[in-house]
Amino acid sequence: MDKSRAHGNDQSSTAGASCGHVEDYEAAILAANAEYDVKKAFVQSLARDSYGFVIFRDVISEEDCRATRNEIWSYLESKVPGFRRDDPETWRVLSETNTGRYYDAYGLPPDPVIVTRQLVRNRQNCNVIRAFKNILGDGILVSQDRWCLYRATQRGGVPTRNNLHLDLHPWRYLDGNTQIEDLRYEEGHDHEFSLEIPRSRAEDGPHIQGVLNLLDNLEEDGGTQLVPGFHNAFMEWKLELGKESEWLFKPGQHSNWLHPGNGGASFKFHEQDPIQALAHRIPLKQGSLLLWDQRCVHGSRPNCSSRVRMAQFIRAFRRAPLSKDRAVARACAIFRKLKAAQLLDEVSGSGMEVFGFHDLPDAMDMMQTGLSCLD
Ligand SMILES: O=C(O)CCC(=O)C(=O)O
Ligand SMILES: [Fe+2]
Repeated sequence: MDKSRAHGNDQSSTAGASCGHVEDYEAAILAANAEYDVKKAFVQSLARDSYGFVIFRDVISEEDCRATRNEIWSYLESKVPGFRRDDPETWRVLSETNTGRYYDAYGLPPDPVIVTRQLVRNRQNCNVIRAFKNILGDGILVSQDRWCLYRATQRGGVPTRNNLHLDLHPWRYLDGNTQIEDLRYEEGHDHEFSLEIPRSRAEDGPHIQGVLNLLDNLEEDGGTQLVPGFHNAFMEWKLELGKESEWLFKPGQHSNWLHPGNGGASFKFHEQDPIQALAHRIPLKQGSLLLWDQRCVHGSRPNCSSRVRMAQFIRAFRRAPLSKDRAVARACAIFRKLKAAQLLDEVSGSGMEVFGFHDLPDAMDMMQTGLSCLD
């Protein structure tokens, strides 16, 4: 395996030429890694060294980025009447859809799982998988998620919400009581793929989240922000929280709150919390993959430029902790979705692995015939 591509000099160069911070982080991460075996070094650099995030450069090609962006535009043009990619005047119609508040707040489309050709290719891309394996080891499954579009506010776009949060339930993450093993991914329950994040349990870790960046993303274009090193403070912070019942949302209250969600939760930091001053925007080059430790407080900042932001959310996790029942149900659901999208022929050897198809009985036959136990 060519680890130098994901590690060596790629990392030392800038990701987002406009941001000195990122250069510093990358240089420091490289320096830390240089002393160690690359695989172990990376686990250590996320777990122990100070930053809690890494950027892998040139993970997907310019052509892949362009194809992914095309799919995003095509999705919007086909689903949102009046939307035209080359006419920013029409982009406001996103706000007028039933789910316009999600486009406005987070740049998110309504479908929690999007299965289109290039998104699938990115999920099984060898460099993407290599990056995740550097941290998680072999035997991983990749998430089935969506993308985001931040409209250019200087061209009339609605700014997304500034936000900082943790995508986990601080108490249940630690005690393991998140009901993650109840997920069965039945037809019409795509949101269960999203629940994999807030239901994660420390015992199954390490846990990482990620953003695959599809267009050069400068500081002012809006996008991911992170509190570097928070993963190291997580345990102490959690202990100081005290009881879960004290953190439920109360209208009008200017404090942080636990946003419960069906077994898991996210923990939201209020706009007035001093932690806001510790967050750094992470500009990224097109084709870069940003990964962060799930215990790192993160979120996003709004666009204030004339350029759009486009990114694909992607995450991977260890296969080992999944029960056989859940693993099979999950793989069947992905198979079903690929088949419905007529994309089974896209699945590579890596895809077979990271989509969990090795857990399906007769997976190879099913790929050839397009038949499955679900037909
Ligand atoms: O927009 C972003 O990059 C941050 C999104 C986020 O909070 C997440 O992926 O969990
Ligand atoms: Fe998040």
